[in-house]
Amino acid sequence: MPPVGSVRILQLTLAVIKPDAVAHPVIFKAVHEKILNNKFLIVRNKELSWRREDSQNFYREHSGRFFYQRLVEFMSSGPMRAYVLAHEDAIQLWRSLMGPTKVFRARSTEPESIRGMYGLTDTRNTTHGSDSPESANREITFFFPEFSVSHWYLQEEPQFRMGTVFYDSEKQIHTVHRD
Ligand code: 3AN
Repeated sequence: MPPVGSVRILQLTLAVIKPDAVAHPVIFKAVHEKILNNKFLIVRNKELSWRREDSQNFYREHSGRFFYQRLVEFMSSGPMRAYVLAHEDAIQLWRSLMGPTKVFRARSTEPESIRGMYGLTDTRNTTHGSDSPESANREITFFFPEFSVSHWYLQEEPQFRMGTVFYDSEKQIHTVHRD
């Protein structure tokens, strides 16, 4: 990949491929390729499974909603793939690629979006993405407690922006070499 060079500051977001899509190899691969084709830099990725308590904790803001129980069950039903992604306006870009939360709306108004193409129901809707810089910080720390967002912005962001970026297809992660 050519140097990203002198573009605006990169932003981090958390993206998750949910259990419905990880369980389906073709969909999993298609979503991963969507990330690469849209020139996101994959800063970290991991496979993980949630216990019920993790799911309850992450979605506690929805605890009064009618869909909460099924959301908690679903998100702890199998493996997920989580990513820390970097891009200019990463939060907004990933959310626009995902499309609307509700699958019926996604299919009718944004059929080419990830949820429009692969979403099964309003709960089993393929992917998650942070909705603000504050939630990105919180959610990245939730999924990647060993990763420091502030350290990344201070130390690594300028290098990713100005250096030469390589994609390691085995680890499915981008690395940077300072020019
Ligand atoms: P988004 O993931 O698009 O930011 P949120 O934060 O409103 O949407 O909802 C979190 C998750 O809760 C959604 N991704 C979806 O899995 C589930 N959810 C939201 N609304 C509904 C609904 N009306 N029926 C069932 N599940 C829902």
